[in-house]
This record gives sequence, C-alpha cells and structure tokens, in this order.
Amino acid sequence: MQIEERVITKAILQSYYRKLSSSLETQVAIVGGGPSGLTAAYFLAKEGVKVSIFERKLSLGGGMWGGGMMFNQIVVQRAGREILEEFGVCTEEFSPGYWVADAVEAVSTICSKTVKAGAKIFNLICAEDVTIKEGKATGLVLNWTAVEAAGLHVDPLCIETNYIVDATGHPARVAQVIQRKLALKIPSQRPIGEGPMWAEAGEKAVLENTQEVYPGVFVTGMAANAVFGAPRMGPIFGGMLLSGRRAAELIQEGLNSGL
Ligand code: 48F
Repeated sequence: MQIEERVITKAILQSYYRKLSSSLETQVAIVGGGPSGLTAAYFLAKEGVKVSIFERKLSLGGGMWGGGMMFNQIVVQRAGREILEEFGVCTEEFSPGYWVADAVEAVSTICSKTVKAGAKIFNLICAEDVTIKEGKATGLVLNWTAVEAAGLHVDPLCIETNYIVDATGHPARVAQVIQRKLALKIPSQRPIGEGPMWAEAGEKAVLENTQEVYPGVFVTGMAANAVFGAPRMGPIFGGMLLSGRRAAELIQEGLNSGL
C-alpha cells in the first residue's frame, strides 16, 4: 500500500473538524489545561458530561511539569494523594502527611485518563473573551494562540456552553475579562490577584474559593485564589486536584438541577 500525503492531510482535517464541530455546543467548557482544569474535566467526563478543554499552549499540564523551581517532583497531602491514586499515579510517603510524585508521570497520566474518560482537548487555542447574554455567560470566544502571539488582526470564533470554568491559573483570565468588560468587580469590590505565599492557608482557601463567581462561570485552582485574593501555595498540588474535583461536583449539581 502506498502512503499518500493527501490522505494523511485529509484524515487530520476531517477528524479534527468532527471533534471541534461536536464541541460547538457543550455542557462545560474549561479554559486552561493545568492540573485543576484537567481534574475538573476528568470528573465531569467520567459522569458522562460533555466537556471540552481549551489550552493556550502546545502542552497540557500547566505548572505541574516543573515541580518546584524545575525540580520535577510534586508534593501532595493525604486528600490530594487520594486523587492521584484515582488517576493511577504512583506516590511515595516522604514524611507523615506528605507524599511525593513524579511530575512527568502525574501530568502524562492525568492527561491520558482525562482524554480516555471522554473529555475533548483542544491545545493551541486560547479563550480571549466570553459571550454574555442577559446577565449569564453563554459561551467562549476562541482564537488560535498563534494569531494572538503574532498580533494578527483575525476575528475569533465562538462555542456555546452551559458552564465555563476558569482554570487559567494565576492570571484568572476569564474572570479578568469579565471584570474588565463589565466594569464589575467579581465577586467582591477588589481587583483580581493572589496573595503572598502561604501553603497551608492557600490549600485550605482554594477549596472554599472554588465557586460560581458570575452566572455560568466557575473558578478553580489558582484562578480561584486569585479572584478572592487568597494566598498562593507553591509546589504542593493537592489543592489544585481537590479544587478541580470540587468544581466538577458543583457543576454536576447545577446540571442536575437544570440550571
Ligand atoms: O497555571 P496552571 O497550572 O493552573 P492551575 O491548574 O495550577 C496551578 C499550579 O500549576 C501551580 C500552583 C500549585 O500550587 O500554584 O502554579 O490553577 O494552568 C493554567 C493553564 O491555563 C492556560 C495556561 O497555558 C496553563 O496551561 N491558559 C491561561 N490562559 C489561557 C489558557 C487562555 N486565555 N486560554 C486558554 N488557556
């Protein structure tokens, strides 16, 4: 059998088009494929929810690859370890209450399990805006990262969704854009931005801060702490995983109640 370049091209174009067009109307659109966004997508997809992730970069995994200061090991506490175990990531107890995992194994396994659970992942695409109708977010405004990086004047395209999850990490990009465009301080009268590092307080706060901050928009992971001005926590990742699972639970409740 001959291998024809034309057929290879057609296979890529047609299968990508099918994947993207089936995601034009989705139940949950997650912006950012770091640990919190991937975990939220995994738990939603596992329950049969239609979910897509849009990730600006070539690779998924956000800040997890680099562990702490490029030492590519991550630390989790007991509750975070349970989620790593659910994904099948190996952990080793370092001292009572602290477990370590290989960052590369963690990212690659979480990615793989999330795709296999049914989430659709689109890398190299960034969410530059949201659509808002009658006081509720109804969709994402998307463009190629390459367009953004080159500063090209190319209009975006849109998808429709019941819920948006801002999983963009420290900058909380979706919350930022809503705040800027609506001249609205969400959720309180404060500018978006995380507080100084305090691992314990940050890990506690991130779960409380995982919530709906504007109708149809949830925040998870560092974006949640940034919106509420809570501390950053550095390379302990349990809070990111737990926050992703919490976002999935809250959205599932919303979907079940038909909101
Ligand atoms: O930063 P990131 O890993 O966020 P996270 O899930 O986890 C934070 C930790 O990595 C670490 C930490 C742990 O304690 O503090 O920093 O909260 O992943 C965020 C992802 O969102 C992508 C970005 O490229 C990254 O992979 N992203 C950011 N803005 C956009 C975006 C955008 N506008 N559109 C699409 N993706």
